[in-house]
Amino acid sequence: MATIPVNDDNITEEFGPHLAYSAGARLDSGAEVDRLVKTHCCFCGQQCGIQLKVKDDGVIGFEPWMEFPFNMGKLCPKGIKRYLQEAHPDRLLHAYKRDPSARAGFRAVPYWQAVARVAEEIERIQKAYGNDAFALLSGASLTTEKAYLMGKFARVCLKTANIDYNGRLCMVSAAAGNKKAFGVDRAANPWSDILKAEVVWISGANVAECAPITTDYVWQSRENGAKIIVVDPRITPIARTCDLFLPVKPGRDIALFNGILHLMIENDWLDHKFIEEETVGFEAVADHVKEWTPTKTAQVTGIAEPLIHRAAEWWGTASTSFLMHARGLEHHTHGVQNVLGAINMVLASGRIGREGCGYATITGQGNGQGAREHGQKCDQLPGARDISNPEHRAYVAKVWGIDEKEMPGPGVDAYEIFRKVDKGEIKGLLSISFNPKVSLPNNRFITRMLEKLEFYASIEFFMSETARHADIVLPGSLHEEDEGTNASAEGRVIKINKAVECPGEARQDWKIVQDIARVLGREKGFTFDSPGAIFEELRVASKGGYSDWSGITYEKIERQYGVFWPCYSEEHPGTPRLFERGSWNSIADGKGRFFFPDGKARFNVAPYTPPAEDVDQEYPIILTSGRVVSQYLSGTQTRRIGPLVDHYPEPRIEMHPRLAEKYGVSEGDWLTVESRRGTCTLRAQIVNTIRPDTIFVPYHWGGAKSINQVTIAAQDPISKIPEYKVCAVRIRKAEAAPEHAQREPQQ
Ligand SMILES: Nc1nc2c(c(=O)[nH]1)N[C@H]1C(S)=C(S)[C@@H](COP(=O)(O)OP(=O)(O)OC[C@H]3O[C@@H](n4cnc5c(=O)[nH]c(N)nc54)[C@H](O)[C@@H]3O)O[C@H]1N2
Ligand SMILES: Nc1nc2c(c(=O)[nH]1)N[C@H]1C(S)=C(S)[C@@H](COP(=O)(O)OP(=O)(O)OC[C@H]3O[C@@H](n4cnc5c(=O)[nH]c(N)nc54)[C@H](O)[C@@H]3O)O[C@H]1N2
Ligand code: SF4
Ligand SMILES: [Mo]
Repeated sequence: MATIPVNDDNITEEFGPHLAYSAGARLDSGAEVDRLVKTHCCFCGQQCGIQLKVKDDGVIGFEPWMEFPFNMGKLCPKGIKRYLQEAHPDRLLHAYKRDPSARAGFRAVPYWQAVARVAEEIERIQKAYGNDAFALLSGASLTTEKAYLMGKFARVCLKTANIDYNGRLCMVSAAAGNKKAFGVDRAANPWSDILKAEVVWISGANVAECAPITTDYVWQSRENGAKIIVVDPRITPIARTCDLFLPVKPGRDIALFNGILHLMIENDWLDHKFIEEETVGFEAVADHVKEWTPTKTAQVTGIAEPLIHRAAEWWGTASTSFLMHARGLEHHTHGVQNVLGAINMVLASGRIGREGCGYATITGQGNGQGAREHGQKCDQLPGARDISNPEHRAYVAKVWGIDEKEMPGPGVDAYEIFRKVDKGEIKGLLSISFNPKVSLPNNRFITRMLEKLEFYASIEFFMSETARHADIVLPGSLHEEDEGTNASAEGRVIKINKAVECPGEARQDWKIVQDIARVLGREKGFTFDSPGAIFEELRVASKGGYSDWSGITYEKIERQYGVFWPCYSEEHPGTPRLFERGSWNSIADGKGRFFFPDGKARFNVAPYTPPAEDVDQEYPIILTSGRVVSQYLSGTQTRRIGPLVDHYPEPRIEMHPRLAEKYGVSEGDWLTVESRRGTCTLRAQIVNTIRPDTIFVPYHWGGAKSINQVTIAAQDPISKIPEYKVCAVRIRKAEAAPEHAQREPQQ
């Protein structure tokens, strides 16, 4: 039970972040290595192939893996430097117990003692308040095996409805939109189709910084003659090389898509045969977009009318095309509607499911794809099954060897879990691979809730900002210390291979979860002896589901350089192009190309609604947030890698010179951003590459540098994704440098 509140002013420096390069990491000095391990990068959803150099059970460097077809040896700065985390001095080598009398606020305790404490608290809380009073938060940096195990652990071992995961902050708007339109949620095409497209449309995706290898595909398509259209409030690096840039006002994309469809209809740039034979719902959408004239579209989106005409003509008259989007489109209270608007434009063109005709959301986290399909979402069971559907429940209960009636129903989303802590309905929490204190919006509320919990345990390899609030921290495994599968942005299931053993008392995450089950005396169903054994059960559990992995084996992944799901049998090669005519689709039973009983795709009316918090006189500036190339997510890992910190040491506020002039701000001035929820003081960075009505701040830092002190916890009503991409703020020059300026990371 928490005794002394932890806040950002009294947290200890003991656990870092300290930087790796000056603190004894084993650097690659060209030494002979013991072995090279073919695996994938531990960071983003591109899942680049890489070979890790291993010497004396340590990762000391990397070699490119030229044969892996997706990236052919190419890596971004994060992939190149990731090896510096493995021998890091901050690596947790023991279990820790919160102890206010200890200098660091934590005391190392024997592993089994810590596991016993977690089990005791689960029992105590569930007995006193009911099963649902103990919640789980999981993550999409975990392998699919671990994600599957977490979903099963919640429903079978703890019998709690309340499990959710950090993909809730990331992929869920795209997932919900894709399910509504196509009946399934996956990038529709392999990236090789980008190369054959005449037009590549990129909305709300900072491709060059966040999906760096995709840049190469976009540039190759350009070499082949493609026209590139980018829609973003900022001229991002990919926008600097595009053919048409549409500087959309944050939160207004749906208006643009409706406006483009309006012009496609007006000019008859439509594929009538496709619309007629392979879709339903076009008339209602056509009716809806009548009002979205170019003039109205320009007014709402802030994009000049001639640019809207040009984009519509390029898109409308192309014979092949590829549309991709990422969180710039999805992190909104109308994120699902934005996605549906994009899909309507694709369906009207009929350019999907063919060579060079594609559509994809760019997955963010390493296993953003695989970990969103196999049951750690609050409403989902393995195979992307629905936990409220009686048939789906019966099938999975049988695989798990439990009575279907014992299986809990749907739980609540990750943010709602914290609201339930506030209401006193959730009293205990176990988290793995999630750092909500940094990554959730309005995160001062999250800090208070972490302290309000009667018991909180975290499975981590570094003492993250959130783990500092834990009563028990269990030392989990780094990517290179375990094996298992991930699914990449393309939908390609790949295999992570183990390079080194866990150090000290650290253990593979899946073992820790099973250890808790064992100490609880509920080990039935949690006695897997390897990730491979978990995978075999996952294959069965996913069989017949939307996301069918039953035909995938570790051996096939190695032989084929990955297998695209769905894969229905060991003889089936997998499905690179999802909606290809004639491809076997178990759900539609051969009737059509899309995953509905009639095999047809759905148009969906996507009405425009403004953001939850629009600007006004009091808060006149739009704040949008996101990423920079050298930092990753909540920064637990990349803020410990010296060369990446050197590249971008602290968050800055990007603003246009006109806005800077209005407030008398010069480059490097300390500037306070203030919303109705909180403030954050950071240095100004004056750039020509952003709309003058908008400022941008990256979110990879915790404490006083966290922009999530300012963001809004408004969520999409369907997907429950937070609106990270728009809130209203005001700015003022700070009178003095903030306190955090004195507390730079230690060298
Ligand atoms: N370097 C790096 N790479 C990463 C990550 C990382 O942390 N660092 N994280 C990974 C993860 S989990 C994810 S989800 C992806 C995210 O990848 P992206 O979605 O590409 O990255 P973001 O920076 O979140 O936002 C993308 C763009 O949206 C724009 N934007 C803001 N508001 C709007 C809007 O209303 N409309 C439009 N059209 N655009 C808007 C921003 O200006 C920004 O350029 O990146 C993955 N890759
Ligand atoms: N303002 C703002 N906020 C955002 C966003 C934004 O654009 N703007 N983007 C959102 C998005 S898209 C995302 S995906 C979230 C991400 O937010 P989080 O999921 O909270 O961020 P991570 O840094 O991935 O947190 C994962 C934690 O788990 C640990 N970890 C990583 N891999 C493993 C593993 O294999 N095992 C174990 N045991 N632990 C592991 C890491 O050390 C880290 O502390 O942030 C969201 N927050
Ligand atoms: S693009 Fe993504 S997967 Fe590839 S090296 Fe960079 S962070 Fe790793
Ligand atoms: Mo994400």
